[in-house]
Amino acid sequence: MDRCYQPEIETMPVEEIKKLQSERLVKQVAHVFANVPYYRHLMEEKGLTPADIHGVEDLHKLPFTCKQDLRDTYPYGLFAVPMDDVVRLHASSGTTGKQIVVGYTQHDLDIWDEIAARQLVAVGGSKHDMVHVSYGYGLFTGGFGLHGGAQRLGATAIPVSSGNTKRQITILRDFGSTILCCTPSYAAFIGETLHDMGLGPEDISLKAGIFGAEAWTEEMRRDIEAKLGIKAYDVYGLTEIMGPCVSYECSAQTGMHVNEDHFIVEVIDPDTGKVLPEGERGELVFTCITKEAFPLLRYRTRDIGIISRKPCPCGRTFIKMSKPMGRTDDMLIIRGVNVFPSQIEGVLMERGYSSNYQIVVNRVNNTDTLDVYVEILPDQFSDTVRGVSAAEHELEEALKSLLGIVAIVHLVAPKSIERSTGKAVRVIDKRKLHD
Ligand code: DLL
Repeated sequence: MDRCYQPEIETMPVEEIKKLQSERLVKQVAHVFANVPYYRHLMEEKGLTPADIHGVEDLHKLPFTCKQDLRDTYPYGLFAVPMDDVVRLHASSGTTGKQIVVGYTQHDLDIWDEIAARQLVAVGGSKHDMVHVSYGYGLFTGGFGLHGGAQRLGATAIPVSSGNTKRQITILRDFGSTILCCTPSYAAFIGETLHDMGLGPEDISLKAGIFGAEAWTEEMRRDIEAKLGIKAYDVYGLTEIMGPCVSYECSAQTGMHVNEDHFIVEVIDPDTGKVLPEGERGELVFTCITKEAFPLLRYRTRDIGIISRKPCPCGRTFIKMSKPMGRTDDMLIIRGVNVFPSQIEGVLMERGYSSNYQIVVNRVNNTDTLDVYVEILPDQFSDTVRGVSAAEHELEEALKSLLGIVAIVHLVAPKSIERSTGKAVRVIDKRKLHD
């Protein structure tokens, strides 16, 4: 059994969680209806008033919200408290570049700190830890989110922010950082830089890492764990709902517990909007039941996952979500076949390639093309041209048998694919530029 930050909440019997959620949902719907005209209108369109919502069993009646609603009401149209009560703003530009803005009351920030502290304790953290935060600080939620959790726990927060990787390593060594927080791609880069500097895991004091904000595979987890000599844990969240730590991974390392006292999660069929039973794969939808300033109801994340209430060896009773398996909007449709970048990453990493790869999709003579650029392995570098083409061919065969379509693999020189200090850019879809 794991140590928990708030065992009375994190291991609460499921019936009690549901009861708490019901009470909070009823209050939240009344708050939103009274204070957000946009929401009131959405509910009225469905013939709903707060009196129709008696508990979680009525959740399905509520309208969905999506990113477009945030854009339509930009900047403050979905805020449910006066600006005088808002003590912090964060924003996200998303992949399409159009930004959205969210706000927090002091109470919202207190909850955020609390759930980030739960995550830190779940990875073995305590007040004795030195928490090295290399997520970006700024409008992005990553830096401030984990930072607040570290301080709440009484640990020492080190607000390094992202970038300047050699300096990160100096700080890791000199300050004795024990828990690293950053994107998985940046963790891999820090590991690679450590190695390039002639150092290894024995030269740093890290024991755990909290990595999220982008999709990553189990193969990548093993790679980071080996490079940094740590246990690597996943963390999920999104600006619209809170930032990092909407759900958090425990010692079982098999998915993330959703903080159900603050968020209700559902999985829906993205095409029909129908709620799917636990265990089925679909789009994750979250409802904020305690947030004051920016309380979204039934927000469609576009992230694809599975939820399950199978008992977890860690002792927590919160429902678990799988690692997001991609997003409904990052699924590539190539010659009619659905392809997720994570599937390609799995094939590369299973065969010992690095997580430094890039997928380029294009359309030539009305036909989609798929090219995968991946850095050559060090032992192949000195090898013959024939050896390189054989390795490319082997990867092409593996991709074809998994995806059912042809991909052209290009092995490129080590370090020729640009590293990321935040979210990595894995896919370049040139078709979008032509459309
Ligand atoms: O990425 C918040 C965050 C910061 C989460 C630090 C974890 C750690 P956004 O920039 O709004 O917020 O992006 C949210 O990132 O909808 C997912 O598609 C993706 N994402 C977040 N965490 C994970 C994860 C932050 N663990 C979007 N695995 C989400 C896969 C993730 N994708």
